[in-house]
Order: sequence, then structure tokens, then C-alpha cells
Amino acid sequence: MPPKKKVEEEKPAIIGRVGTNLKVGIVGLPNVGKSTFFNVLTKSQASAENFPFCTIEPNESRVPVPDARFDWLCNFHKPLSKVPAFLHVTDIAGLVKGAAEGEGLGNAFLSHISACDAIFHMTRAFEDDDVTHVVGNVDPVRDMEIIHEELRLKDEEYIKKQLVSLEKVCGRGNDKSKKHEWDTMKKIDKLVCDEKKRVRNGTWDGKEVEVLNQHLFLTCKPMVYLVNLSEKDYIRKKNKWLVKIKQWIDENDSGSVLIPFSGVLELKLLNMEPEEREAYLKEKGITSGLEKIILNGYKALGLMYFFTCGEDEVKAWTIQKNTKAPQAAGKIHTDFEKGFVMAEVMAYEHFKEEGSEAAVKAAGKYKQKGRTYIVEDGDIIFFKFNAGAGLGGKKK
Ligand SMILES: Nc1nc2c(ncn2[C@@H]2O[C@H](COP(=O)(O)OP(=O)(O)OP(=O)(O)O)[C@@H](O)[C@H]2O)c(=O)[nH]1
Ligand SMILES: [Mg+2]
Repeated sequence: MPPKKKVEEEKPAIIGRVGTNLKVGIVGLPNVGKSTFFNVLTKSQASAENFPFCTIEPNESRVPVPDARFDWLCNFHKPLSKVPAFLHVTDIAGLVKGAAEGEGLGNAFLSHISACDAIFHMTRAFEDDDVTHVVGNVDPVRDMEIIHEELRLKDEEYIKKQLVSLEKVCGRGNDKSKKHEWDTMKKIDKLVCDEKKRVRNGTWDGKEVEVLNQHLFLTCKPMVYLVNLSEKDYIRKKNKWLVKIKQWIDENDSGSVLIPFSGVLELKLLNMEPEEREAYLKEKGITSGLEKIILNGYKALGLMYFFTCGEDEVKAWTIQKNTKAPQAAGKIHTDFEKGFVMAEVMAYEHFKEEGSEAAVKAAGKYKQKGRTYIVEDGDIIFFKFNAGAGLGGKKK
């Protein structure tokens, strides 16, 4: 007899909120250039393509994710409507030492950072006597430690409270249903409160991740480190802090990305006419840092997208990694998921290589995929679905 089909497929548990409406928050000490960066990011993208609804709130915005594939598809189809993927970004007030206990703007930061799914951790490595440094001098490594410690302290406070209530239920109350959550909380407590590490530094199995995802700890959020340099240092790609910052990240938050940029330079570029900007970048032999920052923010959120293409619309649909075809179809319309029949899939590269859908078919690269297909980044998909009795249909 053939072996029984495995019911549940193993897939790596994703740490963080489920969904595609995820956002990155800009976090750092006061006066490191967060709002300047946020404004540049928002304005540069908004003016470049004029996408509607870019600014959501004064401190929350969405910026299109730059993608040469999307541009190519738009150029090919010349659709009436173009919808790229967006990265949602929030500008958060600066944190200071003691914030966890109410210093500075205090505890308000907690809910703002809590609402974010990843963090642009911004540090200042530029010297400028006109811009006050809250601690007195420029030292980005010390500053990173301050931020991490405030987030850790906030988690510590939360963990201790959780332990008390879980103790009540499972310990004295003898209710075993929350035993696993309690055990996991004790493991988190040991790591965060005793060893002074971050939840992200731990190793967690699938069931533990479920607990993490119920609580969404601040020290569990993925970080992209943005180092704000003077224009001069950015151009010469040198700053005495960069090696130390990299070392710190490797030791404390290994695997996270470090991106140097220059707020003043980006602001300057923003105020130039396109030709002037291009000439300036060429003369200095540099590129703007914004694209890399947006792409890494999007990646840190664990998001990707597939395309639907036609004369009416070219659109990038955001999904989480490991999304199967029916759920991806459900992003377009719930009926697509309910009545899912199949996904007809072309890889973007194949489409570009072959030049038309017919040619992709002729080359045998047009695939029909079923419900277990895990959608890949850049797939061009045409879903077939059954809209119910008498309404069999083919759409998108
Ligand atoms: N020299 C220099 N000054 C900068 C740069 N970025 C920002 N500034 C200046 O630093 C000051 C603070 O900038 P913001 O962008 O408001 O800083 P922030 O991090 O949002 O500060 P808070 O909102 O108070 O936490 C302003 O006077 C900016 O003009 C930079 O790259 N270089
Ligand atoms: Mg600000």
C-alpha cells in the first residue's frame, strides 16, 4: 500500500502578524533624522509617480516598491491602471533612555512600535554642531544599545505581568490548557529578563511561535539598520562608525541588514530637477539609498507579490511568503478562493524572454497549478475559478 499522504505539510512558522497589511516603523533617538527621512521617502515617491493615497496620516504613508519587472510589464501592456506593491511606513517619535519608564515622550511609543511589524532602526553617524544630540555626542553603537534596552525593558515589564496571570491560571488554578503558553513564557522570561537578550535571538519551534504571535513582543520585530551619514561620508563610503556598527549587529542581531544613507543628500536630490539629479549622482559616482531601503523594509516584513496583467490593469498583489494559490487568489476576490479551480502561471522571466503568452505556451513554460502550489515572487497568474451553479467562469 502506498504510504498515507501527509495531511499537514511542514512549512516554517512565520513569526509576526498574519496578513498583508503590515508596516515598518522608523525608530531611533530624537534628532537622528527620522522625520527628514520619512518626508524624503514619501515626497520622492509621491512626486515621481503621483500614486493616489500615498499619505495616510501625517506620520503614516505608503511608498511604491520599486521594481523593474513591474515597470517592464506596464511598458509592455500599456494598461489603463497601474498598481504597484506598497510599503507602509510610520514615522515614530524619538525614544530616549528611560522611555520605558516614562522619560521623554514616554510610554506612548509602545503602542506605536507595537503596531509595526518591522523596524527601520535609525542611528546618527553624522557630526553637526547645529543639531543637538540628546546624549551629548555622536556614538551610534551606544545609541543602538539604548534603543534595544528600552524595547527589552518594555518586553520585560509585559512578560512579568503575563507570568503572574499565567501562574494564577495554570499554577494555582490548575488549568492545564495554558500550560504550554506558560512554559513558553518562562523560556522567554529566561532569555529576555535573565540573559538580557531579545526574543528574536531565541530558537523557537512551531508551537512556541504560535505563543509569540499571540503576544507580539517588541524585541521580536525584524530590524533594518539605517545609518545616517553626512553627504561627504556617504560619497566617499567611509565613516569611522560603520565597522563598529556592523560588528555590533553581527554580535547582537545577526542576519540583519545595515544600510548607510545620507538624509541631507536625499533631501538635496529631492529638490533637484531630474536631469540635474542624474548629473549630480553621476558626477559623484553614487546612487540614492532609498530604493535599497524600501526593498529591504518590504523584505523584512516577509512580504512578496505576484502579478496580474492585461490591457486594463497591471497589478502587484501583496502576499505573505508561503502563500498557496487559492489564498493568493483570495486576495483578488473571496470568490476566487472559494471557487478556485486552478492557477495558470508564467514566471516573469519566461514572459520577458518569450515575448508573449502564446510563445510561453509554445515553449512549454506555461504551467497549470493546483491548490497546493506555493506562489513564487514575480509569478504572473491567471486564476480560473468556478463562480457557482451555472456560472462557471474564467477570470483574471
Ligand atoms: N547634518 C544633518 N542634519 C540632519 C540630517 N537629517 C536631519 N538633520 C537635521 O536634524 C534635525 C532633526 O531632524 P528630524 O528629521 O526632525 O529628526 P527626528 O529623528 O525625526 O527627531 P525626533 O522626531 O525629535 O525624534 C533637523 O534640524 C534636521 O534638519 C542629516 O542627514 N544631516
Ligand atoms: Mg521626528
